[in-house]
Amino acid sequence: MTGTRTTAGPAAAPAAVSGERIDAHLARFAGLTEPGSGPGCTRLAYSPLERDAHAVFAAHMGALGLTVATDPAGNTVAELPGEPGVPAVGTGSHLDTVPRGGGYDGIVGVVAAMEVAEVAVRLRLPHRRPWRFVAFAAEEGARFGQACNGSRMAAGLTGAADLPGLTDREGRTMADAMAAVGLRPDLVDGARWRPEDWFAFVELHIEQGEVLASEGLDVGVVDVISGSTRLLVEVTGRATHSGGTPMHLRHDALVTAAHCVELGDRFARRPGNEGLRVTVGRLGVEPNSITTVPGAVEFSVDIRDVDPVRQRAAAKALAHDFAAAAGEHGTALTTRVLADTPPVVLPEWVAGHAEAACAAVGAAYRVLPSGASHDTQQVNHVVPAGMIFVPSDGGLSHVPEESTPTPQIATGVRALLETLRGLDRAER
Ligand code: HGY
Ligand code: MN
Ligand code: MN
Repeated sequence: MTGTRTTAGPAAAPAAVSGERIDAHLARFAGLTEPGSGPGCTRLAYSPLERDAHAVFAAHMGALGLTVATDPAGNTVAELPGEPGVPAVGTGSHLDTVPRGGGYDGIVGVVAAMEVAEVAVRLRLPHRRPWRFVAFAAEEGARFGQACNGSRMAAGLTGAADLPGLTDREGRTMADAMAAVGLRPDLVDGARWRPEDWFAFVELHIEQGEVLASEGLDVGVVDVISGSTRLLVEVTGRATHSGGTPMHLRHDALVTAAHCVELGDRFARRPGNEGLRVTVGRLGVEPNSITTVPGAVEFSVDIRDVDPVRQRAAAKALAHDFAAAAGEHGTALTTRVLADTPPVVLPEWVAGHAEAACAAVGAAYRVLPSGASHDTQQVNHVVPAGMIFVPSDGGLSHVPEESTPTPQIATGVRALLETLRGLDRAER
């Protein structure tokens, strides 16, 4: 840590949040991307680069004098000690990204944790609870299909026995990927957080939508986090010559897949399905040749909703409609559930502290649902949790253009700091 520790009173705390330090941290993480991976940031779940990012986080927290440890799941936790036996408050997010993603999704929440810790240390902020700062591992589902893996292991929702069944597109299991970066997949069951050790947890994250930006607001306080059901669909037809095969003799796997993509989009747009989102984000064609009728297609389906019943019903209905489409085209089709997470309604009393903090720092805010999934969704299974959003420019995310102006991040960090201070004093 550079600079001196001041003894400015706690009232000065929000003003001590530094945009310059925030920018420096963001730039440091933005530089950790796969060489040659193209625009944006590519730092995938359980990759060596993700571990490099955790090392940057750990080094900064260690330099502030906090204790730092990485658990077998790859979650890195720094702690500002509190009174013995008093349950902790915490904050944090994730440092992995989607392929060619942005520099803010997850990263802003970890940078916020770093900045809150720095202000707390510099100002010697009085606190009675331990304050824990977390970088979760493997939040993005882009590599293995399942999202929020480190936080799921902390919540006891994913265990060692599940890891061999999670594989990436190269066929590498999550367990092997974890071991390859020095983690201990065999010991993750011991990484579960104990509810009695925690009082509350609040994550700061970019909105990844444009409600806040369109309404000119500084902060969002999240009440519900959408669920997601992810499907992998495999269509099998018959690869044949595109010139020699008349139309009536074809079993074109891509025609079936294209029909399914349109079915999914139309299903989500049906009246009464407002709030349901269906996306085919990844599609692979074999043999993917100009002059061959596609014999096999594999595609993903991401089904999101704040209504758990409708989310699961949509997955079931689409699997049925896809099979019917294949029947019409003379192809075969299988649908497999890759991951399934229900929506989560966050505890109002934690959100209440975030709303009070926004008022205290003069941040214009509103309560809103989260369309994206988050580690908080999993953490809330063991620790009462909340989320604070900062705006996303143009609502863009999971793309290189993802951006949030630093002054808006700093306002969110001030609200986060005051939320933690309120939770530190609170007894429910
Ligand atoms: O996919 C999501 O909702 C999150 O960004 N991992
Ligand atoms: Mn995220
Ligand atoms: Mn994401």
